[in-house]
Amino acid sequence: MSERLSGRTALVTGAAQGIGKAIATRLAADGATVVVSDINGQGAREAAATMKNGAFAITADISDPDAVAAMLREIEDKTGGVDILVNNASIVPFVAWDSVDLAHWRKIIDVNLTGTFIVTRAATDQMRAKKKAGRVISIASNTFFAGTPNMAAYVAAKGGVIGFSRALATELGQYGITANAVTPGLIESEGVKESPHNQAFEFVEMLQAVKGKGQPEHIADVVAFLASDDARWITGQTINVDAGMVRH
Ligand code: NAD
Ligand code: 4PL
Repeated sequence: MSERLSGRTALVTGAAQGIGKAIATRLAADGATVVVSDINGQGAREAAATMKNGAFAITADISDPDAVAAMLREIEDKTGGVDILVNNASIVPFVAWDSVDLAHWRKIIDVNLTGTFIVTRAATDQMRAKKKAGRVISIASNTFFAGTPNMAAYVAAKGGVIGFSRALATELGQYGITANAVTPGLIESEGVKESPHNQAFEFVEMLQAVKGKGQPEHIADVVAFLASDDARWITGQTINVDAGMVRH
């Protein structure tokens, strides 16, 4: 059967668990060959084994340019190259403002913003070389709109991801590549469940227009749309997916 992403290769970073795993699962269900990439290789292999259409795992730290270059070579060898990049991997910290020091700031910017650049540089160079009508979808956060507490470096990095995504749309439109950002609200991922963010659901739900607890699939469904041909006229945009917690 021909699904809407048949014949495409999708690279999802941070896909061993949480939102990334849900996105990878949904893109595979839509027919894509999915590369489940994560710094946690064991988790990535276990996640890929649950997915359809020949999904496979690659271990890579998005902030390591050599590991990312090796990953893109392996994908080219195995599939012919990336059509859809989902920049999902990031660290989700909970650090009170008085503990936000330079080491924390540098780490979060290095992984969440510079790591996103490293993967995007390599993947979009490959898309252009292979004449792919590519898609870049970057997972930012509604904390950029809300200025959420205990995450100052993270909020700054996510603002950077949104700005970078807009610039990419401008730079890559001439090659038929679109770039969009998605800003989830609070989502019950494995990472959030194991962190103090898990205490915030009641407060966040009070702010939401539509009530309920955000799930990874709420994000995956929107990413699958942006990855599809139905979204071909959308680029440079930021799609907020948070049950109306913030209206911008
Ligand atoms: P999570 O912590 O559950 O999973 C993140 C995954 O990324 C993990 O598998 C981890 O191993 C991987 N990862 C971390 N650093 C990496 C690196 N350097 N290289 C490669 N992989 C790395 O997180 P989640 O809640 O599923 O979040 C996924 C994305 O959604 C992130 O970009 C996050 O900022 C964003 N987001 C999450 C929420 C939320 O409430 N959960 C809200 C808004 C945005
Ligand atoms: C509203 O991106 O969007 C907590 C933790 N609360 O990571 C997030 C909200 C968190 C968020 C986020």
